[in-house]
Amino acid sequence: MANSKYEYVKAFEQPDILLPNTWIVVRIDGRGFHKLSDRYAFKKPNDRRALDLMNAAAVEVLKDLSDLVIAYGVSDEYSFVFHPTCDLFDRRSAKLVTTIVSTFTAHYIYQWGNYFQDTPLQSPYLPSFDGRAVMYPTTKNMRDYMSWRQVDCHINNLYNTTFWTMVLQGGMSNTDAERELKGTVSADKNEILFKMFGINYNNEDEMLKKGSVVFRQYQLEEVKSDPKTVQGQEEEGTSVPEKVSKSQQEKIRRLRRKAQVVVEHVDIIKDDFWQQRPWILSGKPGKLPVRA
Ligand code: DGT
Ligand code: MG
Ligand code: MG
Repeated sequence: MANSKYEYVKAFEQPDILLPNTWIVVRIDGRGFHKLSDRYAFKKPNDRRALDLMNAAAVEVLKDLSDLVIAYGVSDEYSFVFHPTCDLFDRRSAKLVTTIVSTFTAHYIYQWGNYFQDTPLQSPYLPSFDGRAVMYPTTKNMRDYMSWRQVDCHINNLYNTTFWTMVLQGGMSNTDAERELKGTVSADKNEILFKMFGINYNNEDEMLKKGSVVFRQYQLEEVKSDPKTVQGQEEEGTSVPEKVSKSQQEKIRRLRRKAQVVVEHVDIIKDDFWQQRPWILSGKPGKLPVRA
């Protein structure tokens, strides 16, 4: 590019490179979805179409960005996780966040009609998402982050399920239901659901209770009996990030693209999930499932 007298403006650009060797979580969240869900008459408290659409968009993001190892979604939010060895966009925060937000939004809008067949999108009431990147220095921190989101999903869903059952089935006003639920713990809500409405919360849809976990599927590994041996964690404390050559990175990307991206509604708080799927924490592709 030719030099010009204007080029000095480049000096105003600030570097925003995320720390090496850290987990990067990009969380996106629907903007004003309280209003949006009213406008498009989402079912309360959960609209399967809306959640399926979120999941479909997240799957496309994982397919597009092979550096992502896992994503977790609940309500109008999704957390996308890059492995500590990820070198995409030289780990520039804005590039990572904006790419995820815009790719997700594009697919969300593109696929809207597949899920909301009778409710077309209308300008200016169009879905949009914000996003941020957070770094987690240890695998424990990253897993605690994921656990935090899944616990949040459980707490909110139990509350919302109880609240909306009291209103929609019990004929209570919103204010009365809110007052009734004030100060209750999980056991109280379970009891209200069961005693008053015959609903066993345990039998509710797994997607609603656990949220959605998106990842690449390889052959599951046996769970080891020693809980301390979750793969990937033993590498903790390595001070120098493992340098992966460009050609090696390309090979890993190709292998990742061969794997199927799946959505499951499972517990990610306990060790089992991570032990059975060591490729998520190790960042190294597993064995492809043998197809029938
Ligand atoms: P924000 O994120 O600050 O721009 O504001 P909101 O309105 O997006 O609030 P947020 O993200 O804290 O909460 C998500 C809202 O989306 C919440 O009001 C409920 C609504 N929502 C999400 N999924 C569903 C659904 O499946 N059904 C219904 N009825 N509402 C939903
Ligand atoms: Mg929101
Ligand atoms: Mg939200």
